[in-house]
Amino acid sequence: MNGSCNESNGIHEQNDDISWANILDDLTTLEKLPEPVLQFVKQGVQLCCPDKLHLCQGSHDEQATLLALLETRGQLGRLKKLNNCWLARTDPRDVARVEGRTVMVTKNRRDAVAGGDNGALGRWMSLEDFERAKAERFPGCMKGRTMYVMPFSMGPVNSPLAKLGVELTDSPYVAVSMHIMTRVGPEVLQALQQNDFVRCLHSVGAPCTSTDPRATWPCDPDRTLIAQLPESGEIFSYGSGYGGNSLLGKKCFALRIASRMAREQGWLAEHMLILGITNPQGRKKYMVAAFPSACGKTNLAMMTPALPGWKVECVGDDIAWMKFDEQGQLRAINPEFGFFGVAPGTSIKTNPVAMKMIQSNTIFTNVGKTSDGGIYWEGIDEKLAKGVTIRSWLDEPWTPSSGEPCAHPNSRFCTPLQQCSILDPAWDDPQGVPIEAIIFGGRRPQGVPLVYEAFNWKHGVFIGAAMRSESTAAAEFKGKHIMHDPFAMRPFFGYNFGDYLAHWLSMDKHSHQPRIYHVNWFGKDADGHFLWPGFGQNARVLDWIFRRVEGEAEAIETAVGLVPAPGSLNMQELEAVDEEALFSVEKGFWEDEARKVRAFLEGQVGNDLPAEMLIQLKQLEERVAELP
Ligand code: OXD
Ligand code: MN
Repeated sequence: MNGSCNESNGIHEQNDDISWANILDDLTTLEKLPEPVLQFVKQGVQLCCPDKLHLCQGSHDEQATLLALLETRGQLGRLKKLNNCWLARTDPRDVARVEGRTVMVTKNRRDAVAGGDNGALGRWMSLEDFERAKAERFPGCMKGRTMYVMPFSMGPVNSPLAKLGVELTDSPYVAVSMHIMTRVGPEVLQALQQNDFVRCLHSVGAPCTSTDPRATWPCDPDRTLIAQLPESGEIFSYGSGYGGNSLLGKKCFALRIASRMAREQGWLAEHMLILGITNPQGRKKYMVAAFPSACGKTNLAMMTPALPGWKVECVGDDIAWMKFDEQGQLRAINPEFGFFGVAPGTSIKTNPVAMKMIQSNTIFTNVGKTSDGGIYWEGIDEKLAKGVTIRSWLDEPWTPSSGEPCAHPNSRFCTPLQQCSILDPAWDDPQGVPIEAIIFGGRRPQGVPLVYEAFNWKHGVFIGAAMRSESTAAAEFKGKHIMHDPFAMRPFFGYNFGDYLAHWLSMDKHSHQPRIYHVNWFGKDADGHFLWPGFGQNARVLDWIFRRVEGEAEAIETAVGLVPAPGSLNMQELEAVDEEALFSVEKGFWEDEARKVRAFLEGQVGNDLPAEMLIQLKQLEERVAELP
């Protein structure tokens, strides 16, 4: 970092020294910082010129004080019907991840993105352009504000799979949310004495000299920039206070920076939920599943199985860090400490576990609010008491006939992991849980069977590479169209996708190789009705996968993979499901699908594509050509 406050406002003396007493109330907290962290804070202060500095300790009292501060400023409103729950309403221009303004900054372009056009598989920025962009944004950007210093751990502190970070932010909303989403506290500072960390700098980009200090959601949408520098382990985020753009431990660190570290160090950082499932005989297996944003990962991770005797327990709902251990067993940890789930569609019917867990200690963002101090959103499926009215996420009166959604489609709840009533007993195990199946999936209204199994690991990697799904509101895209989203990682790759595929292919040599599956809960018939009931009934698919892994369930070969043999998927007491439609593999559809996958892989990955992927694609085309 460079630039200095004395150039811009003369707060500090003519050298690198900072007048700590001017900005910090308790100087003794500085002594707790390991030297590299202190240096990082110092550089951040010199660059951004905050008025105050707050070193976060991660205590309950500190969280309460920050929440009270946000309430006093009108930046959070208390939801009286719930227990210690809060509502944030963002600037309507700052409501989702901004993929168009998110860049990987590396020396060589090829190390960051694969061959094709800038955009489809991530964006690259040169170091020179980044330095220019940084110099236009960060100097003095925290004037009039407090800089919060958040030392955090992704994963159980001291787990061999965990990593450390320090986020400097001028948003108290980000500070309270990071408190929920990551592990913060004295043990993290302790671990920072011996370990390196990812340097994360975040600013809402609205120094109080240019913004009304009372603005409820300061941001700078026209100049937002989210930059990851994997070569130096740095993240710079400017202009947005929203979720994936500002809670830097999540997408920026745990996926973009971590996936690159993972490649170098021989592990995997993936956009996957982790669940444990126990059958009626008491046997348990862990599975991971990758779905694009807002495709039901949280619901699956907390599923209440509709099949009697089955139990699902949750390890995580969004990110998995995984490594094969010395016995050749893939083990996974959830690097996060909370859930940042999509609210609309969550109800007692679709996810009773989540509905229960968000009744306390939760920060909601951009949901609707009821006049008795409760929450409201599309699909919440709750009756309101007589006389209760609703205000929308835009703080306007709202009724079902308003014509606009009550909650923003990407509105969220942010809740501590430990409030999940079905949290897995091994959720915090430093060694991680053993993974036996990897599931890919997407939102595919047409043509893609309910479930199929890969013929082998290489074919499974191809299935991940060929994933496509309907776009959602988690990023800035408008409308619903089918997008390529390989491994559900398209917005989160930290390095060249061709190298990513080679890395996955190189893992085909372990004694306990997990099997790979693809699922689609979202198939529709010609009238637009879902073919499959979904939610708790998805346990039937997990049951089949469970029995396949145990070598029990029968499967038959199709052009796309192995599907359940007739009678092998438990359909008992499930009426009016058209099994033929659910498993049809139609020639015309798959010819078109294979064409699109070829155009994507050749166009976007080009020369970086491992030859094995073209072999797999050719084999798919040949199998499809043989279909009647
Ligand atoms: C998320 C996302 O917030 O994927 O998890 O966008
Ligand atoms: Mn996600």
